[in-house]
Amino acid sequence: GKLVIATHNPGKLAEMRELLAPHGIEAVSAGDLGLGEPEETGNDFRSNAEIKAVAAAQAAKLPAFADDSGIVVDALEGAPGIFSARWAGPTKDFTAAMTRIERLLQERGATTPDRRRAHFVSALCVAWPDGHREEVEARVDGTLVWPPRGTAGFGYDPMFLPDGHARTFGEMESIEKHGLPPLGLGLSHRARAFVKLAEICLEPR
Ligand code: ITT
Repeated sequence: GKLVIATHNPGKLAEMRELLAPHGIEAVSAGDLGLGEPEETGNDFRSNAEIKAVAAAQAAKLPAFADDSGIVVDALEGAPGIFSARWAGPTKDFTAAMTRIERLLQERGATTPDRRRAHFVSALCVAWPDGHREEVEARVDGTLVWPPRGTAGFGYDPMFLPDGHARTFGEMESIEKHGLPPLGLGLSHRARAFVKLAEICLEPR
């Protein structure tokens, strides 16, 4: 059957399409359907993912798949967290958002890698028109580098160096960000969450 990908973020949409591709699911984006963006009034990633998936499922009368994600910086008491998109402002200026994080880290004297710990979180929700929902969440840990490195990916990718890797997400092709074979999926927060979700409800039937 058909699935709505309930995001208006092109970087996320591309990754979500790639993650769904092996499952033979026909996906259409919220943008292509002309669906609006619900207000993200939740206090955590899961509730915002649910708000987006439920709104799209109701509007399109199709199952809908949403991601709510962000970067959580230890030295900033978890900021920007669920406000990661909002820190880039209406012009979606992620260079400015990364510069803001770096300025705050400098103000706190967070110059060594151990003071620059951060993780990405992805909460994924699939909602069906009948109200049924499935939700999962996953994270990837790493450190923040400055200056940003690489032009791949989106958002905060150029600043994020995942543990055990020499290149930032901004320096990785998406297949590597998802997690290269033989492990396949299992590096990025989104790929890790997707593995959990696939175990629950996206296996080919
Ligand atoms: P939708 O709500 O339409 O899906 P959005 O960009 O507003 O798009 P979020 O509210 O979930 O989505 O914001 C998440 C932000 O966190 C996103 O804009 C990125 O800046 C950042 N982010 C999440 N996942 C990321 C990733 O894999 N790489 C880099 N930045 C990421």
